[in-house]
Amino acid sequence: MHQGRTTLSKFLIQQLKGSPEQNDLAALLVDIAAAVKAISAMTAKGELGGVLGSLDSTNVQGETQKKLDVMSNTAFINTFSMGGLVAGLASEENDDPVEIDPQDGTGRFLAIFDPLDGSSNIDVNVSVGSIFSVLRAPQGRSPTTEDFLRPGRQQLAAGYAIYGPSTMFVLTVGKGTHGFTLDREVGNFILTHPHMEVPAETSEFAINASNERFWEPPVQRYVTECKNGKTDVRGRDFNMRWIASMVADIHRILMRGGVFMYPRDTKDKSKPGRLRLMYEANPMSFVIEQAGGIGSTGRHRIMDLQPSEIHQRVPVIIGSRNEVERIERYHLEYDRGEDEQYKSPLFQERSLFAS
Ligand code: AFP
Repeated sequence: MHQGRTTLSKFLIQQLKGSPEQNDLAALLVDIAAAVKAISAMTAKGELGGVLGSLDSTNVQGETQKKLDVMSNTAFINTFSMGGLVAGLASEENDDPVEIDPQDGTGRFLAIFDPLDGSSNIDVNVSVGSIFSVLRAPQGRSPTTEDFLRPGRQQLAAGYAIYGPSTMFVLTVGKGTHGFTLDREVGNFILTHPHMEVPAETSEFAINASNERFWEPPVQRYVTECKNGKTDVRGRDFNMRWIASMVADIHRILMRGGVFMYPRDTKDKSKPGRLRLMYEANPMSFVIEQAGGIGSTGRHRIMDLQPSEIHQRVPVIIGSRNEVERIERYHLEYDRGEDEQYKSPLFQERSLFAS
């Protein structure tokens, strides 16, 4: 009955055959899938596993850690430490990147990950996920923090796992975006969604609308037009979805189109956005761009940003090509003072918005 199914390992052997680096990358992705299976088993137990609830600790972002945040982080760190393929890792839950003992292996890669994204959803049994990104490690010396600070276009692989009604593993190595579903009975990821494509046209948008008064005018303009639907310039009605779990929102967009926005806002002026460049924006941009969509800050391609620090936050606008291009155009028109309706008295200060 299972004949002809493509397992993750078989798929990776086919996609990454050739150089020793490619073979090692395939092995690393299999290791990541193993950590994902462990986290999937933990999340699936819910209250019965005693894994719900918060700890007394906070992470480097000042966020209260959930038990599953810490358990998922440990699952990834153990996998990378024992696998012998990673020279250093950076986790959203850790203050600084960690070097892996060189004696443990060859360490060709740097692994960057958000072990459990959307963790505020765990206790209410809503989908959460893990996000990962892989960079090339420096050879012949130990990695430094600077080695992690590379633009997203240099990622060798990226992807996410979504722990929903089924567990899925979605990845790209720069040859399209492909989705695998966990067959729990046999413990294998099976290729179920080859060559995923984000539809260019969509009538769905995802944003935390409670922040509306803090958004910049170009985003207010876009969302207002979507909400006005048939009665305004868009000429059709839109639907809004917000799961507050980036992985789940991005997964929906990958499956049926849409645009995800966590734009720049003035809620906390010390932060140019909520989401993290290295752990969330870059890997998700790689996945979405390999599926024909776009990842943007509204003003720049996310994967072209030069990171300045490991926990850097950026505005994020990701999804269907036509919608993201429209939002970028609204930013441009606003910055040039060409947008009559949304012209701001602060127009001269717009050069402050660099990213
Ligand atoms: P947590 O991991 O702290 O739950 O944050 C999730 C997240 O980074 C991202 O997955 C969501 O899109 C976003 O935050 C939700 O933010 P709001 O709380 O503003 O809805």
